[in-house]
Amino acid sequence: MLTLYYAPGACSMAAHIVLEESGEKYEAKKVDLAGGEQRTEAYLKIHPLGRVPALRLDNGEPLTENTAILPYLGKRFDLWPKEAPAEAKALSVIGFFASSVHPAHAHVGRPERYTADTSAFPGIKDAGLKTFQGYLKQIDGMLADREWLSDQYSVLDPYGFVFYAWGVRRELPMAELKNYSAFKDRMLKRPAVARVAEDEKIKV
Ligand SMILES: N[C@@H](CCC(=O)N[C@@H](CS)C(=O)NCC(=O)O)C(=O)O
Repeated sequence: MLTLYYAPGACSMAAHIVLEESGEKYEAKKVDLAGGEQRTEAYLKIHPLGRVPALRLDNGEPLTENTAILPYLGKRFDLWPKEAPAEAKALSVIGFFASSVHPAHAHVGRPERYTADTSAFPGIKDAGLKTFQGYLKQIDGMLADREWLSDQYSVLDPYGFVFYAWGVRRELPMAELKNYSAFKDRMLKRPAVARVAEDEKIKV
């Protein structure tokens, strides 16, 4: 059985939604990020960087990083493109999310990762938020005239939903992003998404 290590409202919500939607029995283990559980010796054995998500596979081995976890789950649950060009495009979106969108947001929540100079925090947070907002606009453009981020619903969509929720949390004018907002509404109509949003107390 798969075990997901997650934290409410974190990027682990993408894998949480995919697992909830899969119909397969899985275990969800909450990691107390605010309490520092991610830095305990026990958790660092699961995720050496002290982050969520982490997925414990059927053989007991841990798998880390959304860029690996989401394609793995997508292939397992038929939520991943089969043809090579479509798969490459899906990897391109996951790469953009994990290496640009998420780190931009990390500048807002974790400025200490980027400088030890606390007086520089406001500038770092401000620049991170502006960059993050620019990426959200880009995602809005990617969703023009289409229902989902790939040709059909896939693991990319729960990942895209995470950043919408973060935009709301940062009080960005998300309603102005018409395509992205319509996508968020489509996501919420999926029973598994609604269940996870309730479990993780997501406000969108
Ligand atoms: N590159 C990682 C990033 C994971 C990550 O940064 N997770 C955040 C939550 S969204 C975390 O666990 N933060 C805990 C901390 O910074 O202490 C991935 O995509 O899986």
